[in-house]
Amino acid sequence: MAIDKDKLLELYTKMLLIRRFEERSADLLMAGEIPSGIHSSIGQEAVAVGVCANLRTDDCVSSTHRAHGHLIAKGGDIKLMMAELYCKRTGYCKGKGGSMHMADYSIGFIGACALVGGGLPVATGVALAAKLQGKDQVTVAFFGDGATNEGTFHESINLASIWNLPIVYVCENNMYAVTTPTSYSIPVKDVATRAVAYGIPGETVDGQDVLAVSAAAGTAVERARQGAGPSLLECKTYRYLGHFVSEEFLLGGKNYRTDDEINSWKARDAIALFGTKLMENGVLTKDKVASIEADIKAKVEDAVTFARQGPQPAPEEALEDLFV
Ligand SMILES: Cc1ncc(C[n+]2csc(CCOP(=O)(O)OP(=O)(O)O)c2C)c(N)n1
Ligand SMILES: [Mg+2]
Repeated sequence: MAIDKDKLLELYTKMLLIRRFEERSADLLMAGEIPSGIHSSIGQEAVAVGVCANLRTDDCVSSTHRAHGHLIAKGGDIKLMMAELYCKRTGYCKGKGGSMHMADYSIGFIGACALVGGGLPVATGVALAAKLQGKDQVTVAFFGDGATNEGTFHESINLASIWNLPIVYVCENNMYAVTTPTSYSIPVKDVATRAVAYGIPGETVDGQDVLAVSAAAGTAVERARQGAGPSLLECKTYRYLGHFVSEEFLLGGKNYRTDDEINSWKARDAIALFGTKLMENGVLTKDKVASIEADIKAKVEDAVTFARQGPQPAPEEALEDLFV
């Protein structure tokens, strides 16, 4: 493996942190403690981590309704995240945004977005600003397969192409938009094919292979940074849970997906695959995994304690932090 050992361990640890944060928050939601709705990214961790591994702190990322993994991968503070899920004043949006509206400009996380496809034009504008200001900053827009059927996807990429903007469009193709399979809603096999219409490179990678994601994203990020323009990267992946966390509970869950399909993706779990590879290469040992797990567990529990102890926002604060 060409990447150095510390970096490999960082990739592994970040994926595991996302997994454990998502699991814990899903449990707390189902227990009735977390009032914010949650779209879990369990199963998709390698995409967020593989892409963000190529970014500097001042590079920017826009996200979606399924944002927790992206924010953690970009260096977000899980205490502020958990407090926001609890709708506490100590959270990222002072308890007024919940899961789908977190942002952290200090690390270039320009925001999650509840509107499908809503992040793409914002990210494109940020990339335009960087270009006009002569910065060598790169922007990444994350979005789902469903978003590629929105006008904003096509308009954003068209503009980015004609203006040669420093941006990478990353499609997390998890095969479904809520219950609609891509085979029904998208007339081409690979979303990356859509890049052809805008004269930019389009590549499809295995989103369960963090090194493959990282390598492809690295090429696209470097291209953007050198002034060679935008790219479209499609990562094929899968969400293990329902569209939103309580889906199984509310809808009986798997009615639109078969057990065979879910199990075949779980058999290629990104964290397990990467862990095995690192063990075979002597980078990881069972003891090391146990100590990483213990460290992550402590961090996540600290975040829960921080969230539980925080005050709720006062009703009069509802009108603060508004533009008008
Ligand atoms: C503009 C808009 N239309 C519809 C919705 C309702 N909605 C929320 S998530 C979603 C599906 C998104 O699918 P995809 O882009 O593939 O992302 P995924 O949930 O799979 O991560 C829809 C239709 C919305 N939030 N915004
Ligand atoms: Mg999807």
